[in-house]
Amino acid sequence: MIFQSHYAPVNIPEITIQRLLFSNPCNTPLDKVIITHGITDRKLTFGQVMDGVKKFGKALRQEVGLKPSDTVAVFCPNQLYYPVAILGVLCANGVVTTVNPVYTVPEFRFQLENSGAKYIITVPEFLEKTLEAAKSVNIPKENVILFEPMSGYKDVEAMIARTRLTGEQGEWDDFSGERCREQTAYLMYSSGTTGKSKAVELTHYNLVANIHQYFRAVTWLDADKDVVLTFLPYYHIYALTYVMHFMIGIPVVILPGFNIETYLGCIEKYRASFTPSVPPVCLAMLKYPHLNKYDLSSLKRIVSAAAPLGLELELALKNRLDILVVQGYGMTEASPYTHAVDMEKDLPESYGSVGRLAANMEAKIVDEDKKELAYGEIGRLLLRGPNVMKGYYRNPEATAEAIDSDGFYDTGDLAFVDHNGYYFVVDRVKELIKYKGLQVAPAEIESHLNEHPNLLDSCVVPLYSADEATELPFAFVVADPAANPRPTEKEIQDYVAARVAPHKKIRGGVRFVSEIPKNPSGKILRRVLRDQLQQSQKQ
Ligand code: 4UW
Repeated sequence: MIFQSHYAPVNIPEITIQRLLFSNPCNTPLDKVIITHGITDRKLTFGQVMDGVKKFGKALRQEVGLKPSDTVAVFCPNQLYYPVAILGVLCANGVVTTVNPVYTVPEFRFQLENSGAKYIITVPEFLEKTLEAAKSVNIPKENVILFEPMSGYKDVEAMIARTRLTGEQGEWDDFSGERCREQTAYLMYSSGTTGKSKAVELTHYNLVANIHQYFRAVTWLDADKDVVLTFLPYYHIYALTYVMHFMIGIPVVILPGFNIETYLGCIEKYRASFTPSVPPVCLAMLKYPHLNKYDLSSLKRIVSAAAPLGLELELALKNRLDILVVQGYGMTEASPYTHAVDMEKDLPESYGSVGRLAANMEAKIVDEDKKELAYGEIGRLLLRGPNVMKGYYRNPEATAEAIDSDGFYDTGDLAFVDHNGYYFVVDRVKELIKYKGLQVAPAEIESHLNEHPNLLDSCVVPLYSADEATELPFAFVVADPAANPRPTEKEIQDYVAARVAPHKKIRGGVRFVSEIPKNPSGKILRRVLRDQLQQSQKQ
């Protein structure tokens, strides 16, 4: 059967993301502080954001010659002006691709090349890496813009400061109707159910839809009282959309990374009431011995998403802090919100659940033969809705594999739904590994391992660490019997670590095997090795 959302459908306007912001849907006063940088305490008001977005968009066209549909890569940790810059790109009719700031040069280069980026916005500390990657794909130095002033470069704030708005039509780009469903706003990277990282095309309509769907569910959020604190990186869809969700009215305090003292200190300092989080941070909070040192009385709600939280941890943190701790669920390909537990009040029936299906969405749970299952039966979760991506960029095969002819996207997660409409995600059957909520594509790590001169084959699977409440990449490898000396576990871990961003390191360990099990057509039987690893963990 097809499961419907229990929320009343919401009307989704065919407007651009920038139009949504400028229409001021929450009637936010222009002088209200809407973004604060938790470390520097610098702030932007709603009026400054709107003004800055328009001006930066205009400056991009006038000063650097950005053309419609040009892609701009943003490569840095969270900055005060990050959201202003990305919305400015949209105002110039450009496309944004956000890059993980800890990427190595080859990883960055891959994304630049794959997305066809023509411009890069970064910070002076990352300039060396940026110029190296830019050069390799022929992006000239003049197309690199910084968030801070530096001689020889344009910077976002200065570009905004010297741009004048005249109020004439066309000063910032806008369109409506069908084109909003077609035009890509963001190219976000995800490995989907299989293979390496791919660019997910999210349109203006996808994002505008997801914001409306989210606000249909989150009726308790009070623009006058709530303050949101997040350490989540903007480059990942979780924070990117949250910024979009909240910046239209709810004040957000951003941090450039996670540090328990800074995080707790900011809850106290800014009287944060709501903090979107991930399981390892929930665990870190629970275990932190000096929690009582901080005044956390403003904190009312934590949502954990991006990886499974676990019922025990959910309840333990809830009881420790005496607040609501619930889960949200979604994926890059769905812009990302598809499920969340309503946080209006404590709902014991929702414990352990990722929540109810978003408004305007439909779900199917299917078995291996694609037969539709009923309430309570575990199967693969498929989702359809206005927030589901247009497809993988320039990759029709991967798109056809992910979205069926009826428009259902295969999440690659195993789930069941109960009669109250609560979904429970019980396993992940797609290849993806989640290290602290961040994606690690096994295929990418395997391609490095398979290039190792003394290895013949490999398979990378997740190893769950209860100590850190996260999965860790773990490698099964076949060593070349002729190799002398034989490679060691440490040498292999170092080999991969030297080639990938830190979250992709094989932290779980390495096991030498004589062969990697495969089916007759040569496809790796990951499940066999994953089960084997789980068994040995239990012993
Ligand atoms: N339980 C179990 C969960 C859960 C989960 C995600 O990197 P991506 O593509 O995307 C994300 C999105 C996070 C997110 C979605 C919706 C939302 O409202 C929100 O804020 C509350 C955040 O992480 O990874 C997608 C994959 O991550 C796993 C699952 O396998 C999914 O397909 N995942 N949330 N609560 N697994």
